[in-house]
Amino acid sequence: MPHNPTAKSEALFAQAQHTIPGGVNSPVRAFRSVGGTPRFFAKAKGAYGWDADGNRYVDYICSWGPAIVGHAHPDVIAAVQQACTHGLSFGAPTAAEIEIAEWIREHLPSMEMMRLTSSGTEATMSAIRVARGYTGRSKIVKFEGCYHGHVDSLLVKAGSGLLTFGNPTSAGVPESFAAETIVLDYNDIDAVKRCFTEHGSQIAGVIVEPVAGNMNLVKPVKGFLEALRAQCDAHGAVLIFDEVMTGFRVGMQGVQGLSGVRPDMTTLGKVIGGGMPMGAFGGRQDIMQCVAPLGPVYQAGTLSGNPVAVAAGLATLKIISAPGFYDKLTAMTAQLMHDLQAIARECGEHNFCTDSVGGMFGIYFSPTPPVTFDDVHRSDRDKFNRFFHAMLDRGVYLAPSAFEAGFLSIQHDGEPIAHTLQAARESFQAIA
Ligand code: KE4
Repeated sequence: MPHNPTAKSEALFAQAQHTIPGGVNSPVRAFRSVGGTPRFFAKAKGAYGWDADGNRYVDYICSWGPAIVGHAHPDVIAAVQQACTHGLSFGAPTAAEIEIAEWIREHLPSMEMMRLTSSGTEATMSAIRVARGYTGRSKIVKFEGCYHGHVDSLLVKAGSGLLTFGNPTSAGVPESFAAETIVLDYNDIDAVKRCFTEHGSQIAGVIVEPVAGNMNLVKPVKGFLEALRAQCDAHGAVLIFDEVMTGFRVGMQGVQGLSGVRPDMTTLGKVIGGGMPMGAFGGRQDIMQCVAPLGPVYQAGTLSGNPVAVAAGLATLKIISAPGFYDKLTAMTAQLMHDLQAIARECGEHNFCTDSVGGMFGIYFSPTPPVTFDDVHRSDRDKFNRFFHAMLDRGVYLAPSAFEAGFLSIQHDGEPIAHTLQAARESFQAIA
């Protein structure tokens, strides 16, 4: 009987289908975009993950961003264990929630006040409600290809016709919800100006991934974020930077620090929870005064600010605060991208390029990095899928979709990256 290296994952996947839709608790994990059997993880440590069959992978998912200090970091584990001994959840305020809020405000000064949630989706859902409550307006602008969690009014794609009013991307989202969302092309400054000229007085807010990571990595073109800032100022709309992915991933001050563009509100998640359920939304004090119990915009959560999640977050934030952490993470990521591109060329693969910001990266089977949503869809998805599986078979776990960014931890340095480069050389040769 030949050895099947994924027998346990296959059996678990088959079993999971009976009780969990698609066998997964989040769709991207099902490998629908790349095909094949999703690997059921058993454990992870540092830069590595092991599946149920015992196969080891260099992990470039990093839990979709949170594991920036490496999986199961001893300081994070110790902080979680310590917090657990005092109880898991109280439904009452704790001092640690003040500590993490003050720490976040210190590094993201635009977040003058904030509230913790249990996910990024809760953070963005709450932020747009606050923007609507603060302005008394209903329209929200988002951008094609940006994902802000599974919020009803943000599961919307560009509508047909000039008005760009949205159409739902998900069943169960009423047309009436989608009609309140205007969807524009990412990086299209003229479209932003036209939209505000036409609808400015109705727009409550703009929500944007200031560096997009959910249509693969797409950077803002020069002037794009500045144009959003200017239009929101001119028309009294709230500018929301969705930094759930980029917050403390691209640098200590997020994209707002790198770009110098100050949003009115910011949403966070992932890294601030260190792998435990955590999100946050916040911003200008005058806006956040609208939030209950201070103001009329209701927002709540049984596990918001959960003490164990906050402990994991604080321990993680302490580690990333070390001098030189982001210099090292950024340099390591950029070097890996440079080397992957060089290996591709050496193996005769010229329809391949890479890009990165801080500790997040994009790999593209296209001649140049995408600037628009359409560019992303011009990349060779079939070739990406073959590369994905060639790498997976060689112990490197990339994001299971051509439309996702990848992530490093500080612990990828050394053997993990060396293994990755060797696997890449073999993979490019295998798919040639
Ligand atoms: P969560 O509700 O999944 O914690 O956060 C939603 C969210 C909001 N905003 C941005 C910019 C995000 O990237 C996300 C979630 N990111 C995806 C990765 N593509 C999570 C992975 C998944 O859905 O399983």
